[in-house]
Amino acid sequence: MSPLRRRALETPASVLFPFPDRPFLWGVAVSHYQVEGDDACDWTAWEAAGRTRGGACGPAVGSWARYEEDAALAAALGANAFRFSVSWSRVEPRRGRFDGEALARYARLVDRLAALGLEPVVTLHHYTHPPWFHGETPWTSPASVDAFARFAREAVRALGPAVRCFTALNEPFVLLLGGFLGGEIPPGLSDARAARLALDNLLAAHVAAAAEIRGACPGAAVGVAHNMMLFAPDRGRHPLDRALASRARRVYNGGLLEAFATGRWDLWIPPFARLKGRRDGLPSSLDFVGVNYYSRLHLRAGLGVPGLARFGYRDRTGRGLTDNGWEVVPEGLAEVLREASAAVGKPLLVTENGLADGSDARRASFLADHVAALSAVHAEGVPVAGYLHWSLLDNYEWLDGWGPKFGLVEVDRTTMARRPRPSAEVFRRLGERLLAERGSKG
Ligand code: GCO
Repeated sequence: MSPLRRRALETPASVLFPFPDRPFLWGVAVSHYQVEGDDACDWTAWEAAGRTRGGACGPAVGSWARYEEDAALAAALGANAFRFSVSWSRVEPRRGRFDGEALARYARLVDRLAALGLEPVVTLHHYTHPPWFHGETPWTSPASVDAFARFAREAVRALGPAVRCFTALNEPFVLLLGGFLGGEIPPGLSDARAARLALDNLLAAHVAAAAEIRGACPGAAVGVAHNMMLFAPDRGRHPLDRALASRARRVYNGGLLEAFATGRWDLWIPPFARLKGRRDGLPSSLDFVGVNYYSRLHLRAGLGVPGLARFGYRDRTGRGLTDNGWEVVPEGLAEVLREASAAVGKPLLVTENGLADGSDARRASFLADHVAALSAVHAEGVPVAGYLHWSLLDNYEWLDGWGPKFGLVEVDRTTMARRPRPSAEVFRRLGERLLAERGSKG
């Protein structure tokens, strides 16, 4: 081996994100459980136990057999990026036993995406866990970190260097709040001590997965997909409502960002949880912040209410609420992007943004207004490397099941036929313009 080549291999490839050859990613996002179908995991058990409002996921929208078709649909919409997640339960159905076929299936999807000119954006953990996980290596135990690192190693090795953009964890803070404090999603705990341990281990798992990614895919960019919201006082001038809104914003938006920026966190989550910890490797394990942004919550102080506040959505912008009752606040996208950039100082990627709109009456203006907010914030110098719309397809919306329709493409769940909604054309045109402005390949 020539000394030059040896040196090239020894020097860790530095991460260039946004990618010089594709400075702007314009695309769509899906997650494994919500589209693939028939994936036995902790969430399936949750459905069977009657813990969801919207019924079972079942065959979902059959993407496990139709990913190639879905990728082609995204390409036809002018996307140059496609975010999907790897199902841990498919890949490691029994602890330590990896399913080569499942890994090969994801590798085939990556090949197909590359052939269609779509940048794969791969999430390693999007809410669900293999059936053995909570019993054998729960997030409250450090064994979870090793388990996740091993899964990450197998997954990134199988996908290979063709993938250069990963989010290790999707919305770890939502998993923490819903799974360890609110008890609404698996593992269904409401336990401050468990939450503290789980946050420690989730963040350690991010660091460990980042090392696996960088080992297998030198130069790949590693991010976290973080759910961010706007918080407003329900009664505009009420001091308690105002204090609550600013506290909610600091904790919900800012807590995780601060942890990634400094390697330290100290969060008080009303009424009783104090989550404090430190992980020195966290800041250097992150190359970009993925922002999932949807809506604004209005908070109203109330004694005797859990968390000391009621919160809800209101139509204060006059744009009407989405099918699942969320307020539409496009300028909020600009606000949370500014907030993420100021907190962490790394490039950003909008990893999710979208709405439930079965009649497709609002999606076109939603898209145009959010893209305008994105362009405005970019013009101010906030480094946003792309926008991924949630979602390509109508899909299974967790506790709400099959009610909300988030797809640019409508899916008939009896035939699994896909049909682009009219707003898909608006998405295509917006993308064409943005990609041309940003000098990015379509
Ligand atoms: C989440 C997820 C997606 C959702 C989407 C719409 O934020 O919960 O990342 O899985 O389906 O956000 O609610």
